[in-house]
Amino acid sequence: MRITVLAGGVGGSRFVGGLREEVRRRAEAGGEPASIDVVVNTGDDLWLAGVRLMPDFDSLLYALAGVNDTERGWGRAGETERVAAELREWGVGWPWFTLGDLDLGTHLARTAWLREGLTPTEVGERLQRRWELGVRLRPATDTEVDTHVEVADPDELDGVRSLHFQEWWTRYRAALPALAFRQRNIEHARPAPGVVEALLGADAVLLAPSNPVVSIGTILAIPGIRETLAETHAPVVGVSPIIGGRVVRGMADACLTAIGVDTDAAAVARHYGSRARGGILDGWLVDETDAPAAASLAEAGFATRAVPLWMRDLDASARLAGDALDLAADLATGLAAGAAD
Ligand code: FO1
Repeated sequence: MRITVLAGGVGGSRFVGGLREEVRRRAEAGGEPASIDVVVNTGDDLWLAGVRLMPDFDSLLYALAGVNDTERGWGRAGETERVAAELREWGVGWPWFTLGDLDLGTHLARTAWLREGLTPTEVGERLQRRWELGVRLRPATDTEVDTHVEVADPDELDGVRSLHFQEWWTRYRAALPALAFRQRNIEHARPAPGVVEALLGADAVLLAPSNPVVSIGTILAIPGIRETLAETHAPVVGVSPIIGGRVVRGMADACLTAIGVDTDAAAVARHYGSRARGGILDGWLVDETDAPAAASLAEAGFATRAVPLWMRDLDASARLAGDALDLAADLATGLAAGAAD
């Protein structure tokens, strides 16, 4: 069985970790073994201090390798910041954006390989070869499509200033109202090698509970991705990143507001659209607190189930991943076509 997941960084890491655990448990219990491909958002990526950062890829890499800083939710465990202190003294990089010493090892290796002519996909293969992740991480595209955020600025000529997403996110904590999100160059981007094949060849495509705008949204904006999701025979099942009207973590509400979508489990599903009506979703998982939304979503063509969405630990994440796989399986056998359970 082949499972392909669209994911961002932090929410994606927990969900993919749970999926890996659930697939292992089902195989151990005599179930069908499954492979997992993860199509990773590259819109958060940036050049900083002369090195190429790929934050969502690195969050998944470190979390699945078990070397991530679980407190901060990004970067490496046991990190030190001697080089970062020197960079601040030299005025290189961003003083509000910490490049830890171990993390810099990753960025230097990546940048060295990129300068040798490797693509981000080939660099990703080399990075994940160091640990047995049990899944295959795939940058969504090999084209640089860094997300920029347009904010109001009276000092600017047209009253708009464009910030790199990472500055908006880490320096301003998404507190500056975003007028628009722009992925530079995305019209020229193409899915990275292996991504279309991973979506067409999947038995289930899952959308992790990542930021619907700047993570999942950026992947969907790559020309060819939406068309491939419309074409795949695999059921497409998403997990709501919103529970009871509140984001689970991160600042997805600031992003949703910016594009006029309510911070609500049903609104996000409608934003993605049901495949029956030209969107991408066949199924949608909401938290039990949002069960009342299930009936209206079913009428709109989303096979909706209310299950515990909080990924408080590996067991909860594994159960959630299992619920997503079960909904996909029921959709594949016609047991859940549009029906609300
Ligand atoms: N997030 C912060 O809030 N502050 C930081 O200083 C910071 C540094 C950093 C360095 C490397 C990296 O890969 C990620 C880093 N992040 C930091 C997290 C980053 O903003 C997030 O991983 C995502 O890009 C947001 O979805």
